[in-house]
Amino acid sequence: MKRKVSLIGVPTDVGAGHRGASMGPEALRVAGITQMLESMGVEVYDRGNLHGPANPFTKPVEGYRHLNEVIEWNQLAHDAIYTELKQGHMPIMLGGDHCLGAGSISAVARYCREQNKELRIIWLDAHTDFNTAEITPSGNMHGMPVACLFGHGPKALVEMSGHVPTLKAEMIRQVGIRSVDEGEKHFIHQAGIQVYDMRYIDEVGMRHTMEKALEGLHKDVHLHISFDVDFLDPEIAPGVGTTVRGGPNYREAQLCMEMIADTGLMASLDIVELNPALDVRNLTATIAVEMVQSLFGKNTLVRV
Ligand code: 5AB
Ligand code: MN
Ligand code: MN
Ligand code: MN
Repeated sequence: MKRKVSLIGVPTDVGAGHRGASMGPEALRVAGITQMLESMGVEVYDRGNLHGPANPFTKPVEGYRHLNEVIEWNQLAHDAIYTELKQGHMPIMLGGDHCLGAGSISAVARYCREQNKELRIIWLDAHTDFNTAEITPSGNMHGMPVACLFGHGPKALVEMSGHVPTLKAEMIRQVGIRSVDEGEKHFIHQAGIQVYDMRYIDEVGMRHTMEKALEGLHKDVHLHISFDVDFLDPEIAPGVGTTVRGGPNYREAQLCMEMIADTGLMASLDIVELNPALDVRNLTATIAVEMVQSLFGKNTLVRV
């Protein structure tokens, strides 16, 4: 039976500091995400885009920018993703900024709880996204979804999965990290999250890093990938609002994706933070689609 994948566009940038991630879903479609998935033997259901509030582009209030809009978009994403999971489809959320990670993963966690599945998340990002209203340097909520999932943040987001906290440290591994704010650093350490930062990857290589990050998986695990495109080095992925130099190069990133594909356990995926307004000839979208192709099993192996 063919794998059934549902694409859900969530065109918003209310959680980001730059405008433009709201154009991400269309850029991924233009880069051929549907055709690529079909070529990988997948049955694709493109559900189109969700419709939510506009970006008021106002200043933060008590540590949060656009709190109401962020909550509304996350609830929409949560509901849409949960619906797809319930009908046995693999949801791929086309973001949108990374504030949506809260709603998306809340839906996945709710589903896993009902199905008695163990949830594991691989968070691919230059950032840990573990800020709160108290410690954020920007008020931008795309820097806060992981903290929300750990029970720190606005009530509506923290409680979205129906179970607080939505995540515990053993359920998530972060890979590619190279920009962590001062307050965030202490907080993430306290939470006990396993972070494979760029220093670690430099020292032991991507292969060993991913072996560690994927350790302990078994057939009853639901593996969720949260792919913030700024995980990639900005030389190959300039189309993001928050570039940080020194990320994985093309081959390192491909190896990471291929090793995830090898587990055969990926059951949901978010592609977030792509900002076509900052991109060059849709290059970042094209590379993101190539990375997703590797997540779906394409590899360059010629050995038999
Ligand atoms: B992204 C920063 N830590 O909180 C903040 O791209 C950046 O979803 C957050 O990882 C980046 O504003 C959020 C400085
Ligand atoms: Mn992020
Ligand atoms: Mn990031
Ligand atoms: Mn970003």
